[in-house]
Amino acid sequence: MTSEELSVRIRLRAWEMGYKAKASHMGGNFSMADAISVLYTDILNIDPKDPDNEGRDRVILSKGHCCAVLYALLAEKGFFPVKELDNFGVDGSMLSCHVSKKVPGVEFSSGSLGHGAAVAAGMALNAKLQNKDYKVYAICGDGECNEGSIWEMVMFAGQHKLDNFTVIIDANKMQAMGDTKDIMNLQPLADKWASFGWTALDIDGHDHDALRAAFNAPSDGKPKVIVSNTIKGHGVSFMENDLWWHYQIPFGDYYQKAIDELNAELERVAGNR
Ligand SMILES: Cc1ncc(C[n+]2csc(CCOP(=O)(O)OP(=O)(O)O)c2C)c(N)n1
Repeated sequence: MTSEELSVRIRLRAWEMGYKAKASHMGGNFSMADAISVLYTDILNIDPKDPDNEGRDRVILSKGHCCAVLYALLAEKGFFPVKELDNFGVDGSMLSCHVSKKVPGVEFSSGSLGHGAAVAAGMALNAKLQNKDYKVYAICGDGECNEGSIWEMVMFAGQHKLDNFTVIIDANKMQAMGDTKDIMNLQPLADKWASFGWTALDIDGHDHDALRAAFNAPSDGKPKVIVSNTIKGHGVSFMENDLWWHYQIPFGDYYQKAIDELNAELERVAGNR
């Protein structure tokens, strides 16, 4: 399956999961779906049948509230049965509504923003100290970059020249309660990271070729940040750039409308195969 097809498929599944579980955060799930689809399809060295292999690349979802698309992707890739997705948000299920390490393929439970990326930096340093050649990736929100702990991590990774470490910032320009620029302005975001000794790339986060090129770009002996410029709610017309869909759960007529749009898009991308 191409990364394009996967990205639509996991939006569809996440929407269904969110509807059933009455779970929120769909906007931020949809904005990051393209980046993880490219990462898992074309970049990572990871075997779904052997997810704890010592040599595997590591991925930490630091914006852990957006786990629905990641769970859907891991199921599509064969880390666990797709049927298990029916248990998203059910009491006692491994598929909790913030990402859980109980799920095969998940490295770290997160949800308290600002922590996951720092743990990922520690893993990258560990690889260096142990002379291992696995790579480490962390996915952060732009709102998450308001956390002080993110900037401590940025200094740490720059200091240690962690060129085996990539952070993807899902820069959808919104957070829970408003636009990131109005709450704690981060611009110019890529320049800020570069000033701490990172290779910083600024791309269209819905363009799969641009994502692939950014993942494959040399890191010049430094950690790499990919500022992935996205649209919150991307892929469903009424959700795009509408902050309501940060916390609003899928409901009523909206449910079928989104399913219809996503199915039409799925047909289109599958037809391009
Ligand atoms: C430490 C912490 N504070 C507050 C929250 C509540 N919270 C959940 S999502 C969110 C907004 C995050 O914005 P962003 O990182 O931009 O995520 P996205 O827009 O991609 O969903 C907040 C404040 C949290 N999970 N952790």
